Amino acid sequence: MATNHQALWFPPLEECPERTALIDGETEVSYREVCTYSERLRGGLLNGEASLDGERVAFLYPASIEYVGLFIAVIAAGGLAVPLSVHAAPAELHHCLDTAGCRRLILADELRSDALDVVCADLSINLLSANELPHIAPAPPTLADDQRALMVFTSGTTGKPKGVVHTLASLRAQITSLIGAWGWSADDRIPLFLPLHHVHGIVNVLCCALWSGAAVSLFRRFDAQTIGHQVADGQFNVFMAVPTIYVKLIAYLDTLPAEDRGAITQGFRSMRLNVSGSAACPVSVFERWQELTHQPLLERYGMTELGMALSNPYRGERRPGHVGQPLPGVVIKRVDEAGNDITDSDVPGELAVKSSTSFYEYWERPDATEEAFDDGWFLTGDIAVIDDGYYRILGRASIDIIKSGGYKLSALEIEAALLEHPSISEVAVIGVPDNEWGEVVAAAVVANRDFDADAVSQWCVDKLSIYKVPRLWQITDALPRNAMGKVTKPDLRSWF
Ligand code: MLC
Ligand code: AMP
Repeated sequence: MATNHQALWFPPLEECPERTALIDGETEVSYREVCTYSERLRGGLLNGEASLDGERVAFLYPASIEYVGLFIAVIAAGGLAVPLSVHAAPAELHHCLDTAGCRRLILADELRSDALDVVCADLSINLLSANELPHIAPAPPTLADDQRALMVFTSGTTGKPKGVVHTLASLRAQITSLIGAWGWSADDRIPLFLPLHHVHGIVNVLCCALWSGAAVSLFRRFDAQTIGHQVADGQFNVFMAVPTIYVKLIAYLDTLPAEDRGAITQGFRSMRLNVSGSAACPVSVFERWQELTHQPLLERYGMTELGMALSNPYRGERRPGHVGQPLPGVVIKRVDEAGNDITDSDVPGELAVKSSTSFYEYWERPDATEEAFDDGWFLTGDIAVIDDGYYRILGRASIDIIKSGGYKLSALEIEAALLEHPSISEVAVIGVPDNEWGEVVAAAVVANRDFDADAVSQWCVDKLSIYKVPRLWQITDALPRNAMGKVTKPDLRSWF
């Protein structure tokens, strides 16, 4: 019987049941098994109810069948999937769970900790593992396009991370747009080592692959040696990563004897596609990667709120240092500080975007949601020019947003955490350019004699993910300020 593709949530679960969906070490899981497993989880989540009615269900799993099963099941049950970072500090998890108003957190046994018990007790959240959900057969799902489906936390220029809400429609638009633009098919095989609390890993890799009937190899983390070995074995034909990972791979290849290096570069060479994104890919990295693997990296530009917006072509010239053209269905203009349209392609302007892939709201932040748009155009905060039809990102409008290893970090969030330390009275955080990470976090502090950078870094661990903890410190008697008393952060750049 012909199925209505649009009506299905993950069509291949029903359309190609015998194909391999997930590979986790020695274990291979078919689409039928993913379907059966997610149905079981859906029944357990619903526990006899017809729908979760928008309940925010948080889960904390590394890349695994449990993660995939929960992601599919929560949405199919009418809930809002809230995948959390397995690297998050307890205070960050507290913020996300509290903001989302979650009542249950489903997590891997190995991620249980006393600190998390305290967080969940404080918020009256029920902690359980996927296996503890009851076995109850669910009624058929009724999915609505405008249903809120996914909440991902993202840092902004003010305060703590906000919950970005995507509907089923915006999620589906992101997936189908990339499948068309980048030629996904059921023959694809991709490794997944990116974190699964951000759209790069969730949508671009996991959802696009599974929506296409492709096979996804799951890794708990990125490890150049393990990945390199499987690439050399010809396991993959598509590869997606942040620039830092290409830098790490190049560094790893440089350590290998010619024969081993040749096997890995040949593995990349025979792939159909290597994509870079989430941060600017330096031209030197593009060129070195092409030299080594003969792969011209396809660089694209995206954002948690928008999914992918700009992309170099799958077929056609991929221009180093550029992010290509708007993806189908994406309309882009550039505006000046006063919000006026800029038409001269050489004049830098902020990217403003309208797209069916755009998010629905910042969870329970109507003020922030309204501020993010100007007359229906989402203001990205990224400044770009257009060179001969190709967009080139020049940087961000705000110095308070840092990109490190593809993670977007808020300087203000890090400053607020550091100010809680008794030895620090004033602090200013900036991102400092770095060849490997894009930027690293640097902090200038006014501190008393007790200040010890190592001790403060250690103290941060309960409050901040490790990648937010400053790598560079400067102690000063006074921060540079303007006549209004505001710290002049650009002046700090020369300090590091
Ligand atoms: C890890 N470390 C970082 C870091 N990640 N430091 C700064 N910035 C980061 N991003 C720390 C580790 O904790 C460790 O600290 C040290 O650096 C070396 O660790 P490593 O083992 O070399 O790094 P690793 O843990 O492997 O992580 C590197 C990475 C990871 C690149 C794999 O950062 C990563 O997965 N980044 C991808 C983020 C992402 O998916 N962003 C997409 C957002 S969505 P120590 O002290 O122990 O030495 C988006 C939209 C779009 O942006 O367009 O896609
Ligand atoms: P996030 O909020 O984590 O989704 O990060 C989105 C931000 O990442 C964008 O606003 C850009 O600043 C940055 N970004 C993503 N892709 C690129 C790229 N190819 N080049 C430059 N910046 C990028």
